[in-house]
Amino acid sequence: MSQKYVEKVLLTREEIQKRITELGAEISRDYAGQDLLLICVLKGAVIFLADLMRQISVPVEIDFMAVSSYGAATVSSGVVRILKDLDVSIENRHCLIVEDIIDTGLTLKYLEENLNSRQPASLKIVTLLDKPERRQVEIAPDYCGFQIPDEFVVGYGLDFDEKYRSLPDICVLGEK
Ligand code: PRP
Ligand code: 7HP
Repeated sequence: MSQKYVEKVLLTREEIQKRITELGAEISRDYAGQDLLLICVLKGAVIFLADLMRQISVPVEIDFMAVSSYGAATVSSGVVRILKDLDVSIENRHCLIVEDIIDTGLTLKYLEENLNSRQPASLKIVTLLDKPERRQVEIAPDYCGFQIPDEFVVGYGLDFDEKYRSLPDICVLGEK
């Protein structure tokens, strides 16, 4: 039976924080004079949300959605289910979806369509990581921390089978 192990560090905690500071500045400039609702996609994006929101200078509120597409697998099933919906209405509000990673794009494609049907004033996407090589549907983030190669990564909120989320760096998960 194959075993998973942390093979190497892909992005250090310092590199992550530096990029988040830049993203926060860019978002603050783009939303100057507006209030912003950050919609965090549980669970992987919580650490990114916590760091990003403290780098945004316009007034922000936060809300959470939980969707499920992966379970204990490293490949997407393509089936997206809402496990927890937003607590608030987003009608006429400026909204920014906060994701940890875009892989096939199936999760965000579904979320974007679902949220757009609720008539927000605007809806954009920020993702910490993007794996463009893996894309199955057309979706592009408005803000992206890092484009990464097609390797399974864990840490900084990202898991494999609910493990490794608390690693401070983003690491590649290998198999032996
Ligand atoms: C991960 C990640 C994204 C999604 C990306 O979530 O947080 O939401 O997969 O994959 P896709 O682009 O192929 O759809 P996951 O379902 O693993 O849940 P988690 O955040 O709770 O770990
Ligand atoms: C989902 C996901 N979760 C953790 N690590 C990755 O590389 C992933 N891709 N898609």
